[in-house]
Amino acid sequence: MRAILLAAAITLLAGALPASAANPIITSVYTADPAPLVVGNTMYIYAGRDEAASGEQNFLMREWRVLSSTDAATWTDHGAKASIGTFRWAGADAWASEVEPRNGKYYWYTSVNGNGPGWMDIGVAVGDSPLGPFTDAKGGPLISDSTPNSSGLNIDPTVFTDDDGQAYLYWGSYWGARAAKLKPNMIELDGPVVTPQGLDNFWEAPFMFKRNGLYYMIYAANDTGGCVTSSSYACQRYATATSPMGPWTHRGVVLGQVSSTTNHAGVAQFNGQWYMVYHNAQASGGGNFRRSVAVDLLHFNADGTMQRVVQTAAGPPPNPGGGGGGNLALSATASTSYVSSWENLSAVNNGVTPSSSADRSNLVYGNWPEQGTQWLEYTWPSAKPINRSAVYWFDDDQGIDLPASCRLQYWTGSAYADLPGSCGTAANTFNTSTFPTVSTTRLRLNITARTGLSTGVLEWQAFAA
Ligand code: FUB
Repeated sequence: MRAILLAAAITLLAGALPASAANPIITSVYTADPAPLVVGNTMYIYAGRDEAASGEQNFLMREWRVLSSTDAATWTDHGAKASIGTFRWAGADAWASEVEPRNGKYYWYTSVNGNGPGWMDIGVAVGDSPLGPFTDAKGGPLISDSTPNSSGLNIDPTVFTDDDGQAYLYWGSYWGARAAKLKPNMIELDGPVVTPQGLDNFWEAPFMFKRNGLYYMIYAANDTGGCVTSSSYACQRYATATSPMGPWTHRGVVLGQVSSTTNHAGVAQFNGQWYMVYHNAQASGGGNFRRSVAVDLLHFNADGTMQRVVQTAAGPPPNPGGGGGGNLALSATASTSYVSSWENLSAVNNGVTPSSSADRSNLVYGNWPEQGTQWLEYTWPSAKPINRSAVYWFDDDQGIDLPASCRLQYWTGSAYADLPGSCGTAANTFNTSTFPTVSTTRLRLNITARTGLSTGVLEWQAFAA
C-alpha cells in the first residue's frame, strides 16, 4: 500500500497525470481544441482547458496544456505549459493553438485576446522541447485585427512546414479563412495575407498536413447541406491541393457533427497509423463550454480521399509500434503470386485497420479462384530489421475463407528461409507473430487455403525491431 501511495505521489510531483485508455482521453479536467504533433515515438496533443462552471454559456479558457502518449491509447496530462500570462500583452481567452517544430525549437501558435484594439490575436510562444518551457517569442501579436486582410475573427492557427522548409500559416473564423507564408524565424509573415480559394463552407479551425505529396486541409463547417443538423453545430470538411497555398478542392466531410457545438480537430500519423484528434462533450458533466479531447482512427482510401471517422467511446487500440520503428509495410512494395482482377494488391499495405474480416469498406486483396498455396511479398530497397508481422485475413463467406495455415519467410540474400512460429489464422483480428530479428529486403507470407477455397488479406503489417 505504501508503495502504491509513494508511486502516486512521485507521479504527482513530476506534474504528469496518467490517464485512461478510452474516449475522452482525459477526464480530470475539460480539454478542447486539440492539435497533435508526433516527435520520435511520442504523440503530443496541445489543447486548451475549458474551465466554465456547469451551466455557464461562455468559454472560460486561461491555459494551454500538453498531453502525450507512446501508443495513442493511454494518455498522460502534463498540465498547463502556457497560459494567458505567457503573453504580457494579452488578457483573456486562451483559445485554439498548435505547435510547429523548427530547428530544434517548438513554436506554439495561440489564439488569445490581446489588450490592444480589436478582439482575438494570434501569438507565438517558443520552447526548446515539446513540453517547453515556453516563453513569448515575439513580444506582441503575430496577427491582429490591424493586420491587412486579416480574418473577421483571428483565431485557430495551423502552421505547416513543407519539405523545402517554407512554413505556412492558415487561420480564421466567421467564414474567413486566411493564409500567409512565414519567414524562417517563424515569428514574422513573409508576404501578404491571402484568402485561400476552394475551402467550401469554411467556418473555422483549419488544420493542414501532407500525405503522399498531396496537401490536406481539414476545417470546421456548419452548413446543413450534409454537414450538421443545425448550424449551431459543426462538422469537419476537408479539401486537398497540389500546392500549399491552394487552390483547394473540397472533398467532403471527414468528421461528422460531435456532441459539442464547436468542432475542432487535427490529424497525425503515428507508428504507421493515421489518427484524428477532436473534441466533444462526452465527459461526465460535459457541455459546449466543458469539452473533452477524443482520439479515433482515420483511414484513407487508395485514391487519397479520407473515410469519415467513426467516433468511438473505446478509442483506438494501443499502437506501441515495433519498438518505435513503425509499420514498415507502408514503405514496402507489395507483390503476389496471384490477385483477382476485381480486387487490389494495394489493399494489403494501405494502412487501414479493418473492423472485421468481412469489412469491404476499403480495398481488399483476394486470390479467388486460385487454391493451394499463394504468397504475398514485401520488398524494400534496403534491408530492414524486422521482428514482428501482423496479418488481418479477409473472409467473404463465399469463395474466400480464412486460410488453413500460413508461413512467414524472409530473403537471406540467396534463398527464402522460414521464420519460426505460426502466423495465426484467426478471424476479425490482427494475427501477430514475433520472431528473432532478421535483416532483410524481402518478407514473404505464404498462405495455404482450405480445400476448395481461396484466401484474402485486408491488411498485413511488418514492424521494425
Ligand atoms: O475553444 C474556443 C474556440 O472554439 C476555438 O478557438 C474554436 O476553434 C472553437 O473550438
